[in-house]
Amino acid sequence: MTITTLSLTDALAQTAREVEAALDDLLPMPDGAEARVVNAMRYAVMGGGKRMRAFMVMETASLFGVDRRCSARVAASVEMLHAYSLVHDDLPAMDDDDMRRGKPSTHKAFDEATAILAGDALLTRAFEVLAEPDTHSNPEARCELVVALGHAAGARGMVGGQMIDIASEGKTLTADEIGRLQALKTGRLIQYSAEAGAILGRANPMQRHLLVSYGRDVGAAFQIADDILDVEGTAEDVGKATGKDAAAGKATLVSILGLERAKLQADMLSRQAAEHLESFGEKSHLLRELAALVVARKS
Ligand code: GRG
Repeated sequence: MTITTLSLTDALAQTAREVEAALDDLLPMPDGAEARVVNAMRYAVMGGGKRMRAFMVMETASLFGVDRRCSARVAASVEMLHAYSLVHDDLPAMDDDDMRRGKPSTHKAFDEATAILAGDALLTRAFEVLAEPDTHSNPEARCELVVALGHAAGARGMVGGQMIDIASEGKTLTADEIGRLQALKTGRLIQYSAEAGAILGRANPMQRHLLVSYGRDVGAAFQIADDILDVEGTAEDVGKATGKDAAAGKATLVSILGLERAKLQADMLSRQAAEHLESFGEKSHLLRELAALVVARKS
């Protein structure tokens, strides 16, 4: 099936089905008492979420004609890593959220110890999947995927951003400091999702640079949109509590710039993201539409 003939809504739904099937394959239920942790992993990662990161992996890979069975594995891997971050972020020691994706968060549905283990095992499995031969016939490509994900998710990426966030509680950050925090905490994984398609497709350095730039700008626009939703969205639409940033006295670009300027900034980033794709022509139209959707979304 050529996904480029579909509308963005249909293409997102098609990707979600492919990723769901890949997750089902990649997370089989074992016998024995360890089945509980796999149950919790499946609860956290399957049947929910917008699958935006997965879509970015599969659409950037399709620019280079990558086999969708391979890109679906990388898409499933990034969704596992993302789900681990949400499971751990929801724990009482972190953000202490009872709801995620419209249902009880993993530590509420299971227990704290199981949620910690499920997060750990999702993180581990994400890297294992990338390293397995079915992901790409070229071992160099598999190594590059592992290195890039490690960079995006570790202390110089998402975990580092989370640490800065926790260390900043009660402090007043400048707009630049907030921008850096957010680029690490949420931006790097979104950026990786676009870069992964370039790695799978053995893109040349310029193509890879353009896709990294696209991912960086989509990530920044996404985070501002998330902060706007925290102010304007309803818990029903968003699938978790809103108004948490203001209640925690947390500075965001919205609280510093105000809603109107924050919206203008998100729109500017969304347009800039689309511009990076010009040289890919018409086959990049769904990725360009995604950049617009990221700032227009209600959940
Ligand atoms: C605990 C190591 C560790 C890291 C946590 C990403 C993160 C760092 C925390 C998530 C907290 C949060 C709500 C951040 C705002 C942006 C964000 C990542 C929102 C959730 O992503 P979506 O909207 O979620 O893509 P779905 O459910 O659609 O996949």
